[in-house]
Amino acid sequence: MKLQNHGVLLLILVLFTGFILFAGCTGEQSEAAQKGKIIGIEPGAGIMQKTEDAIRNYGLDYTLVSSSSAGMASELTKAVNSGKWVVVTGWSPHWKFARFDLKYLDDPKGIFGGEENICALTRTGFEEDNPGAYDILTRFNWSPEEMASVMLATEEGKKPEVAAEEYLTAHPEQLSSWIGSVSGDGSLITLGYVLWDSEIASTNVLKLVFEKAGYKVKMVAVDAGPLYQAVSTGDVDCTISAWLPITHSTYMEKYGDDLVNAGTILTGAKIGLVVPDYVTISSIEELNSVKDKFQ
Ligand code: PBE
Repeated sequence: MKLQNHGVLLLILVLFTGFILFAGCTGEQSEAAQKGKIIGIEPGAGIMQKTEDAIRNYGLDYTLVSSSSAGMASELTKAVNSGKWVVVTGWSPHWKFARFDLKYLDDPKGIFGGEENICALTRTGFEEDNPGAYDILTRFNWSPEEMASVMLATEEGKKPEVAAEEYLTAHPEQLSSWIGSVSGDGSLITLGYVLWDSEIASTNVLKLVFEKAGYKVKMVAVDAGPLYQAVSTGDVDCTISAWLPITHSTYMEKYGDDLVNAGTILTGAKIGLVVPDYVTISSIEELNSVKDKFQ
């Protein structure tokens, strides 16, 4: 009886030890096979498509994790505050460059393009229906630093509409050069945008400019794909959320024929993979060699 008990105990012990060893081994294996992580934003953003292209073209052993613009910013903030390595899908203008010491990783294959423009797109027929508003769109133009200043004010806690109002109060000449001699007839303009920090800032400023010129404005926030579609079908009058020529190239291929480009609102924008300065690599080509640090 006693011996039998010992036998059962021994069997349990052997099985248990085996299980622990097995679990340990598979754990190690999956860790070894684990890929590095790139912190992304909303799946519909152009930068997400370009990052997938980069993963393929550079053969990166990384997974792109989708999130939101705010989620990406909070991951970046957490990592920088604890000195951890992190790689995010980044763009400028963006307040993060004022807040942290960051750098773009070199992109020798040019997957993320070079200098990007932010453009105003309208539905066909918008110029004929609202010539004054169209005129304002063609004149609305500012610098990356000016746009970033509104983004930073918002990030520091101001409501976007307050940050926009304060910007216009501080730049009266710019405001009157945008409005020119336009006197709106009170008609309603539907202004589509995506909830990226840069576009929250610019769209709130443009909304106020239109209102000060005598129009009513409805802001509509949608994802990038549905936004291009809505402008192309005329459900939305216009947007200044278009990043060209590279970032939104797939949307332009799909909807471009049914859109009107009303001009550039900002030159010198950029997208790419962004890391804190203390990350010791400088190029996307080096990412695989330090993959373990980005998990
Ligand atoms: N962004 C900001 C957008 C364009 C504006 C870079 C996140 C995108 O990737 O589509």
